[in-house]
Amino acid sequence: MELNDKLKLAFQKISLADTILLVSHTSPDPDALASVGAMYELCSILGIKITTYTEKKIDSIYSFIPHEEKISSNKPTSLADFSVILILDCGSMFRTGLEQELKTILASQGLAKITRPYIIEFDHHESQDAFADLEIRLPEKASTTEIVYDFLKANDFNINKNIAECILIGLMADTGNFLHANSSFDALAASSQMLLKGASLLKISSRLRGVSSLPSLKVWGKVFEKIKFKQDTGLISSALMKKDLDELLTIEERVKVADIFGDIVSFMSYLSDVKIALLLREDDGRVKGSLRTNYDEVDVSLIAKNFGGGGHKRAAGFSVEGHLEETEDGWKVV
Ligand SMILES: [Mn+2]
Repeated sequence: MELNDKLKLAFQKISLADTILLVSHTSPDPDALASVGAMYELCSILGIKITTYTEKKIDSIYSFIPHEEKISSNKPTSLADFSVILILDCGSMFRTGLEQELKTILASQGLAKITRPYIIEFDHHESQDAFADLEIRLPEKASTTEIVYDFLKANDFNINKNIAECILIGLMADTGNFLHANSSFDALAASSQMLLKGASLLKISSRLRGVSSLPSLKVWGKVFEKIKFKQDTGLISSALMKKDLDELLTIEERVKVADIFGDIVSFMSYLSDVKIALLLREDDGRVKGSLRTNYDEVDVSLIAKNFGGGGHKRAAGFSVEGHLEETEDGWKVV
């Protein structure tokens, strides 16, 4: 099916729904919350009864996102009763936090006379497991809110100020305020349209800055202090051990800085001659790695896949069991 037909089918399914479940990924980032926020606005205009879910949402840090306060971390009791389940920005079924529940729904389809929810997915991550009835997966898009923009445009739906803010928030967050390599012509064109619809670039960029709290500045400082750069391979790396984080942050502060690592590793990749940037950190018995590149010849998602992770060509991550040890020229997971 052509993309435009898919976008129209999605609108048809949603506008005919009595009830909808809007889901985004666990530990939601601004693009996740903003894509739910935009679809919340649309569904409420259409008069649909809305339920929302994101696992492990931290309340209030992204309260500038329209409808953020309506996004719940409480699991919906039964998925079977929804007309439509719309999954946004998740990458895989696992990241919905509803893997078992979704598998149960999908398994019920063989049983005659049972109508189950129609599952739609909007996502810009690379495919990991296809399961939706209608999958709109566009890895070339800078953010999931950019897909929401395409969806609204294809269906001639009027974009109001709330929706415009949500779309621009996702775009700015996932492009690092238009600094990352995914800041495409389309992403910028959509963004300028959102400005015309009343979204405020200045307000959003100041709200999105990951460096706006003292604990996060301390983390940036520690990462930079420990940077290693190999000129011959173009690999820049740094690592945060458990003891680094214990020394720097209280437990409450640690929750607040949970999503700054992507910004830090992107910044590391801007050093001249860097081909790959890698930031490692110990977290709860695991080592998490974030990878970035601005080089066309490098695909960091392949490196992440080697460690059981995934992501995009230019931004990827992984998580493995173990802890970190510093070696003479790098880091080792043991
Ligand atoms: Mn995203």
